[in-house]
Amino acid sequence: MIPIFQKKNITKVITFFCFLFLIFCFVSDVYAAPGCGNYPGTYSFTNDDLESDPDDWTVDETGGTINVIASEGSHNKIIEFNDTTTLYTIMEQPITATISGTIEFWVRAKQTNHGFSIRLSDGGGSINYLNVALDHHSDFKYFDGIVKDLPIPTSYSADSWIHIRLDFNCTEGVYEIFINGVSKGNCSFYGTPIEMDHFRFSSQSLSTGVNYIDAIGYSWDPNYDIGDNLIEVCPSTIPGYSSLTIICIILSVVTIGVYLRKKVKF
Ligand SMILES: [Ca+2]
Ligand SMILES: [Ca+2]
Repeated sequence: MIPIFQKKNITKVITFFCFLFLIFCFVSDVYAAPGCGNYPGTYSFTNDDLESDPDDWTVDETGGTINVIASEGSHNKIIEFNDTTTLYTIMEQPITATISGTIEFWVRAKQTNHGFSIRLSDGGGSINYLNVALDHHSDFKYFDGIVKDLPIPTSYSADSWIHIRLDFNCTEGVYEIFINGVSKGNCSFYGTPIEMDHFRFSSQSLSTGVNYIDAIGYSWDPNYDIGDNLIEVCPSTIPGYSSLTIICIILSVVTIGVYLRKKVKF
């Protein structure tokens, strides 16, 4: 009999190929991880139904539709604001009353000539709040009674995911805005919010257009750390390992076990 086909050698060959397969699995896992499009958040809409309103949020679809959609660009399970009239769409929710904290999220525009507004307010009304917007001239603006450029004027491009982080402090009456990780300076509130308890996104009236948001993170969420939504996390049974890799590990362990057991008998 040819030696390689002896029982002992067959076990060795199987073990060897399992090891090769295991290495392939790890490599493919490492390279496959980016691109799953799942950016974590207090709200990343991962388990929300497609073409439905987002869970835990109230929507006002007066001027168009707001729905969970599968993907846009590199993000999966996101919210689409499709503003089809010269009215508006709103997505909002009450939040834990917070004197100072951070809200961060991703936003995207399909155009640069349609306003999209972000408002964090005290009392949920239109008296005391912070307001940042993508305006209809491709610039970021904020409002403190007057519409202003950011302290470091910043523009935006269409079809690009933009990360926005807002560090607010009602005691000091100021908030700092970061865009794609870069501070754009300190801004003042409109009115005098004591604590923020309401958050909303809205497409602005007078024009039509499409905007997207994803991975909204709150600093007061015990399951969310600021910065979590910057890194894609791909679903797996064990964090960092795909199901395929887990199968590989199990297969290899079993094979090695069989090999060692037989080696003792030999
Ligand atoms: Ca998502
Ligand atoms: Ca809807």
